[in-house]
Amino acid sequence: MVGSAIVRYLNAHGYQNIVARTSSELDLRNQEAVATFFADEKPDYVFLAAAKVGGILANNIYRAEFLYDNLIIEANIIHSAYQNGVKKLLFLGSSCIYPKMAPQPLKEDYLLSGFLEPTNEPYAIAKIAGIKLCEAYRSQYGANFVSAMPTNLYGPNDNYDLQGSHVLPALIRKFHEAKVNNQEFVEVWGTGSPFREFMHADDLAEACVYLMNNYDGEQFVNVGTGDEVTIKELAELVKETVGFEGELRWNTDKPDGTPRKLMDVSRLHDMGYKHRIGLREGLAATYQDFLKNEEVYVS
Ligand code: GFB
Repeated sequence: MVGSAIVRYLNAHGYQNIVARTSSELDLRNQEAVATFFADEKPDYVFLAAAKVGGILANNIYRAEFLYDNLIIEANIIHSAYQNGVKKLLFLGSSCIYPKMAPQPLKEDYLLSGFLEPTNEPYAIAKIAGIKLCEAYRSQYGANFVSAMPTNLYGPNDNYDLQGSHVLPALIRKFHEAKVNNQEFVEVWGTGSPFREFMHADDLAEACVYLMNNYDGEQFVNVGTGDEVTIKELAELVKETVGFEGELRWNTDKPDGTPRKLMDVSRLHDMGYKHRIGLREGLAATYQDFLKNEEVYVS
């Protein structure tokens, strides 16, 4: 989702010589394959958006894969970028790097100030390692490697698998299928009380290109909207967007995860970037994209 959004943004804004590979063309977990790719292509600027990602359940079940795959992808790319003289690399982390009970909104300084949320600790540890790799290659080798921490994302090419996905695509699919099949209710996980912040992938892509062009600092930067909703409010909004008229049923056997993770985006705003797409508008567009591509997304 994020990689395709960045490529869309670059293409739409006149950037040329974009080099991209799908995961079936280049397995980023393979050190030799990554080294060969960098030696052959010699990229100048690298957006490191590739990762093993998923929602709360997938993070909690596939703990080894979320740790190993993400660690090795980051290590392979960052090391090859250094060895091949990449001019600048932007590493993408996640808001789950912050301690579960950190004060809100989450300031960049709160990294490593407390215990992590257990359901996604392996993913968070891998993403923290990515930040530290960028900092270490900057400090030891003078590499211009910067990091951005996006909030929860959604948009075209999201994962709609109900066991593996994040909440927003899961709810689009569940409410849509419930409407089409005249179901009486939709099952929603947890209590509905956690707060989440959602950013459209196109806004994230714009922010990434903005940082690539304008930011060279060591300190990583939060990327978000600064707005939050409860999961209950999100579910009501998706229900309205899809036009489902039945009820919500909360399955409290499923985990809530972090109670709140609202990004402090003042650094990003002070640098001159602010998102454009509000949640209601972005959700409506994402539902239209889902309807257009349902066969691909739900196969
Ligand atoms: O989006 P989500 O899976 O991930 O879940 P996190 C957010 C909230 O939505 C949780 C609730 O409180 C879920 O219990 N929820 C309700 C649902 N219904 C559903 C549903 O049908 N599917 C899903 N998936 N959730 C992830 C991390 O955390 O966020 C990753 O695990 C990453 O590491 C990512 O950081 C951004 O926001 O809790």
